[in-house]
Amino acid sequence: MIRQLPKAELHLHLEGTLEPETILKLADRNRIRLPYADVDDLASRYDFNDLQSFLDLYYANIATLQTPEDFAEMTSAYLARAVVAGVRHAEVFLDPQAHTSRGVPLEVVLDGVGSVLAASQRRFGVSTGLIVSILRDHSAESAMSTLDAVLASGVAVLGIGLDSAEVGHPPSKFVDVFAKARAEGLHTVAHAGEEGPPSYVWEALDLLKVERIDHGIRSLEDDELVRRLADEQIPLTVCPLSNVRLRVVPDISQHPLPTMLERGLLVTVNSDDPAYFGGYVDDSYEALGLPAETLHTLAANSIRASFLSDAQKSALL
Ligand code: ES4
Ligand code: ZN
Repeated sequence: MIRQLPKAELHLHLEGTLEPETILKLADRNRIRLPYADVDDLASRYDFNDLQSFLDLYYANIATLQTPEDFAEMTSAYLARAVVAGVRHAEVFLDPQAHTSRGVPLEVVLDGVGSVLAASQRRFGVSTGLIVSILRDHSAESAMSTLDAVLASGVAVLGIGLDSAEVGHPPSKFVDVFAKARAEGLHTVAHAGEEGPPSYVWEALDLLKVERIDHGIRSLEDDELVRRLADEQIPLTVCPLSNVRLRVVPDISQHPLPTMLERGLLVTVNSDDPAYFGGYVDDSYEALGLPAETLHTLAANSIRASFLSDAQKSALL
């Protein structure tokens, strides 16, 4: 039933779709040395204490991506799996700085990902948009030069996002970058309130003027913030399996998503880094154990919260 519901995926890191088998295959092909004996050894390390312990493994594994074909294969494999999950539209994150900072040219990254996204409607029946995410634990200068280079590349970009290690890197650090992105016509989103406090959500809204909040679950600690998010129907891209695996929530039965819906928030369900957190977006809906009617609401919310036009949304609802 869940797989039949037309849905949009709005919070997915392409690099977080690299399965352990793929990582080892790429390492072999590109002659990259990884400190894992075999696939079971690698998979056994997917036991995280917090966001940083996950990010350390995520960035280490990304080093296996070298050529445009590597980036293209990663993107195709995700879209093939997304179709099975009933995803009809995907707005996907990519972290250019995670590649350029280790010497992979931006064109390699964008050519590989961009060519597959451009063909996605035809090949997979999934419309797509690319959200270039800024690594918040890198400098504001690096963020600005990344934005400039992406804009100059000519690749189709839907929006700008903000991700990586949250605490200590508040949205205020990137006011100029987001102002420029908005002036260039990009949509804007930011991870906020995942591990960081509600004040980071306020900053993302008031200083970066983002249109959606990624995660945002700590917003529940601030009643005034919940009222603002509900009044303005600002979408929250919640990732239940991620929250459990990164120990933001003790277990899935205690996930606050039902409370968020009760409080009038425009909540969507997403997979974040499916290869790391135990499932794709269909698995994420399933794990919540909610009634069919609520699952319908969540799927419809995902389409409403997307950056599609009203006509495109109507065609999917
Ligand atoms: C991420 Cl779960 C999460 N949070 C922040 N940044 C990320 N990058 C990839 N996955
Ligand atoms: Zn994320």
